Amino acid sequence: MSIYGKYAEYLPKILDETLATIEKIGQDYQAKTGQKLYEHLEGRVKGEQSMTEKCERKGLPKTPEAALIENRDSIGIRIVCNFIDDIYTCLDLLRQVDKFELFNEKDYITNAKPNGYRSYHLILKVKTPYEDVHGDTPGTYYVEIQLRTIAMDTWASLEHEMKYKHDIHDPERISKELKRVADELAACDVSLQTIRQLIKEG
Ligand code: 0O2
Repeated sequence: MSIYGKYAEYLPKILDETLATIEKIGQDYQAKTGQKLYEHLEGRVKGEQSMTEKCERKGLPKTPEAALIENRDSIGIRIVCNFIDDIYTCLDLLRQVDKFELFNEKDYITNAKPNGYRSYHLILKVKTPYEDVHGDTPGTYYVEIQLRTIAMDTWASLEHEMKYKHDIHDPERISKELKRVADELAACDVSLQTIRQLIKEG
């Protein structure tokens, strides 16, 4: 039996519907301003094994309640933007969607993690037509949204690769290099934003 129980079949549908809502926001924005709101979108339903391991790690039972309520990233979406300003524009637009309720947010852009990780994280409560673990129909499901620039995304992919490789010769050196590059990329993101603003002002 799936850790997500009978709710497993709804998760890909909720992911697709949420992605479609964000795509529509992007299209409307582009029609209005002539500019791309984001570079690309990614989405995934957290795999059974990965969610089971996460519940074990956190000392939670392997139940749909733990997987869908205590963990709030069974459905995850990444919005990868060209510029830092676009991330904050996306945030404003997401806050205006009726079926999205903001549950929690973490600004790891203003407050980067000590290892250099940067991203803006949102947990949304999304209204869906499906039954949820409380037995409510229409039900509510958590969706985690990560907003990043392309530079932040490239860095996070590399750092993620390192976490899962256990035979690295000198991990301290790699971590130090990653932190240095994270700060350089952050400075470049700010410079790109500034140049874009100067171009806009003419
Ligand atoms: P995956 O495979 O991406 O889903 P949580 O761990 O979600 O219960 P927490 O600690 O409050 O709770 O989560 P946080 O800090 O908001 O981060 C959750 C997700 O952000 C991670 O999911 C990663 O995707 C990403 N993330 C956070 N910190 C780092 C980091 O230092 N490096 C990288 N590369 N990604 C990070 P998962 O579940 O770890 O993995």
